[in-house]
Amino acid sequence: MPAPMPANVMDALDRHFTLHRLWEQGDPDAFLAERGPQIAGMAVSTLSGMIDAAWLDRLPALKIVSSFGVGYDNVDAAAAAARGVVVTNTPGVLDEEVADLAIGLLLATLRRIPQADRYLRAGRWGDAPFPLSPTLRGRRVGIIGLGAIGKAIARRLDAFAVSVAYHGRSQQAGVAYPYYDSPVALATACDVLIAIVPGGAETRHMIDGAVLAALGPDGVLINVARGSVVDEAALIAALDAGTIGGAGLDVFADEPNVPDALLAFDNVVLLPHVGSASQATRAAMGQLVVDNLIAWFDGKPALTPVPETADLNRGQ
Ligand code: NAP
Ligand code: 8YV
Repeated sequence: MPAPMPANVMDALDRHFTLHRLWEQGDPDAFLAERGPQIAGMAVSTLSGMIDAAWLDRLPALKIVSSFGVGYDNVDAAAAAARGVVVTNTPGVLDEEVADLAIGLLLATLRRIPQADRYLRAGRWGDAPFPLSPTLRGRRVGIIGLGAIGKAIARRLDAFAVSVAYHGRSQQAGVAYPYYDSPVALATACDVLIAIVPGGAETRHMIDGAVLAALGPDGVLINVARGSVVDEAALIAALDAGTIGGAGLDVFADEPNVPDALLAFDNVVLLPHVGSASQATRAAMGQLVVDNLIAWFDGKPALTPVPETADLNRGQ
């Protein structure tokens, strides 16, 4: 384990395996040089940094990387597959939680809930009523990435009686929401854009200045995907110029660093990457990290391999 993980993960791994905590080693490089060739499994999270080809090369006996989180852009899955290493993630246990947060962030951004709270606490209510906010009513919401979480968000939006459309690499059979074949086309047709695609090279900056311009001056961007999906400089420029109406961001390009320019905007709500961060959901994600390792080293297939390594998933 390169970096600390939730207590339920570390406790369970201590019970089932010999767990090496790399951050507790006085000289991590010397430790890896000596013990790396014996390491058969890894448990990682975004705190572990990028698990890339160079990392994998230090662990020649590695069989499986069990990653905490459904997004696995922190692991080079292609490099793992090339070395016969299975990678697992934690799908299915966090969809509803992240969708709840996305809707909360959307409402907080449009109705300015954090700003209203700050206004009251500052003792300003007695001076004048809080300024009127934009509304969700009558909005057209575009979802970029109508996957497991995107669909959970869409189900919630149906109950809010707003229209939903989506973009992905292709139109999905059996999905009735209108499909747009590019982010610009979706943004043109909508005035709320919710990003919930995987991170990585393929989606880097897919929400750029042109997409934000298409969203328009009343438009609101909600990013619960990855910071890399949005061109942060273009977003700051659009907010500065007033060419979009506001943004709600749970993820950033260089976490945990957030540009000062974003902190300065009053029409932006900022969260410290808490989409899945309830006690119950994080515990379920941690359990799945553990269960994947237990299954594999019991000689069974891992429970939730990522697509790039699914063919390798035959069990230890
Ligand atoms: P998923 O079920 O695999 O869905 C991903 C969706 O993105 C699919 O509908 C896919 O549709 C679309 N997509 C993939 N690559 C694309 C591309 N290059 N261009 C356009 N669309 C693309 O994944 P999920 O479980 O919903 O999770 C999605 C992502 O949310 C994760 O990978 C993670 O980065 C992020 N996430 C964030 C938090 C948080 O705390 N903020 C929590 C959980 C997840 P097509 O295959 O049709 O293109
Ligand atoms: C986690 C996430 O907060 O699942 C994901 O892709 O972004 C979040 O659920 C993150 O992975 C923590 O390491």
